[in-house]
Amino acid sequence: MLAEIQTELINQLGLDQVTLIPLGQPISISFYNKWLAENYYGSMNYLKEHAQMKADPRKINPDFQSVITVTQTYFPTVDPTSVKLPARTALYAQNSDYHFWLKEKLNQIISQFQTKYPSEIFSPYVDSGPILEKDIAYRAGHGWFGKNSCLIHPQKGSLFFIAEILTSLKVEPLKAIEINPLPDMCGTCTRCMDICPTQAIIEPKIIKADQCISYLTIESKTIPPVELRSKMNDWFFGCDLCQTVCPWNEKVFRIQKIPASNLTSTEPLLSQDPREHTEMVDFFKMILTSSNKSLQKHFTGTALHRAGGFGLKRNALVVIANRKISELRIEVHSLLNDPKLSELAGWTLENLK
Ligand code: B12
Repeated sequence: MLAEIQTELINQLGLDQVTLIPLGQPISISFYNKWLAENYYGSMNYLKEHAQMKADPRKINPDFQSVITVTQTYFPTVDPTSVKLPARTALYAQNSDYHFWLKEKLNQIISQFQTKYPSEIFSPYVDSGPILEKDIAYRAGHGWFGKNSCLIHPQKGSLFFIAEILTSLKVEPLKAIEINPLPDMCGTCTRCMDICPTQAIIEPKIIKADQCISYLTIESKTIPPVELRSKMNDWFFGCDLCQTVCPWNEKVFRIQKIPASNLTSTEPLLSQDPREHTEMVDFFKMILTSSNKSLQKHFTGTALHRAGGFGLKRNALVVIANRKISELRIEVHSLLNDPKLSELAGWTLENLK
C-alpha cells in the first residue's frame, strides 16, 4: 500500500496499523482444522461452518484479490463512552461494542477507496465473519501468534482488535512493500499458560475454548461445569489474565505508567471503598431481578449484550458464590425455580452458607 494512504488512514481514524496484502493462503489453517477435529470449540458450531471459507476467502466472493487489515488498540482507551462496570470485566468489553464503531471506521476507509476505485468491491469484517483474522494480520506483519494464541506486537503488546476489508482491488497497482511475518518472540516464557486459572492453554498456541473463562462467560449457552466454577473466580465477563501477565503487555503498561497489579490479580478484586462494594451488589441485584428481555435492552450497544440475559445472570451467580456476596441470598434463592439456572443457583446458595 502506498505509504501516504497508510499514514493518512492511521492519523485520520486513530488506527494502529493498516496494511494491504494479497489475499494469499492462510498459514495456520491446518492448526484450525486440527483444533476443530479435537472438539475444542465447545458449542461454537459456527467455527466449523466457517472452515471452508477461512481456508479460502474466495469462497465468500471469487472476485476478492487482496485484504486491507487493520489493528486498533483497546487498552488504555481514550474512548469517552467507556463504561465503568462494577464487576470484573475483560478490558476489551469496557467500552462501547467494537463490532459497531470499528466497522464504522472500516466504512470510512472504504468510502475513500471507493471514490478512487469505483468499480472495485470492498467488504468490511469485524470479528464475526468467516475470516481467519489473526492469520491475515500475522501475514501482514502485525504480530506473532503468542503462546496464549493472541497476536502480539513487540511495541503494541496484544490488547488490540483486528478487522479487515476484503477487496477485488489488486495489490500491484499500489506498489505494496515487501512484508514479512514477525518472528515468534515468546521464547521460553510460559507466564500465560501458568496463570490460566482453568488451564485452558493446553499447549503453546492451543486453547481448549470450552475451558477458557472467556468462552464460559461470553459464548457458552449453558452453565459452567461444577469443577470450573470456583476457578472462574470473580470474572463476570471475559478474562484477560493470559494477556495482562504477558511481558509484552507489561512493557506497554510500564511505558504508559499503568499500575498492573489489579490487571494480573488471580485473587478477587476486593475494593477497600464501601461505595464500590455497594455499587457491585446493586449491579448484580439488578441483573438477577430483571427480565432477560430488559437486560438485553439495558446492555444494547455494549459487548455484554452478547451474553444475553441468561448468560449475565449465570455469570453473576458464579461471581456471587466465589466472592461470597451473602447480601444477595434472597435474589439468588428466587432463581431456584428458573428452568435453566436452578442447579447453579442452588450451588451458589451452598457457597453462601
Ligand atoms: C472463537 C474466538 C474466541 C474463542 C476461542 C479462542 C481462540 N483462541 O480461538 C473464545 C471465546 C475463547 C475467545 C476468547 C478471546 N478472544 Co476471541 N475470537 C474468536 C474468533 C471469533 C475466532 C478465532 C478462531 O478462529 N479460533 C479457532 C482456533 C483454532 O484459533 P486459535 O486458537 O487462534 O489458534 C490459531 C493459532 O494458535 C495458530 N497456530 C497454532 N500453532 C501454530 C504454529 C505456528 C507456527 C503458527 C504460525 C500458528 C499456529 O493456528 C490457529 C488458527 O489460526 C476471533 C475473530 C476471528 N474471526 O478470527 C476472535 C479473536 C481471536 N478474539 C479476540 C479477543 C480479543 C479475545 C479475548 C482476549 C477476549 C477476552 N478478553 O475475553 C479472549 C482471548 C482468549 C485467548 N487466549 O484466545 C481477538 C484477538 C486479537 C489479538 N490481538 O489477537 C479476535 C481476533 C477478535 C478481533 N476481531 O479482534 N475468542
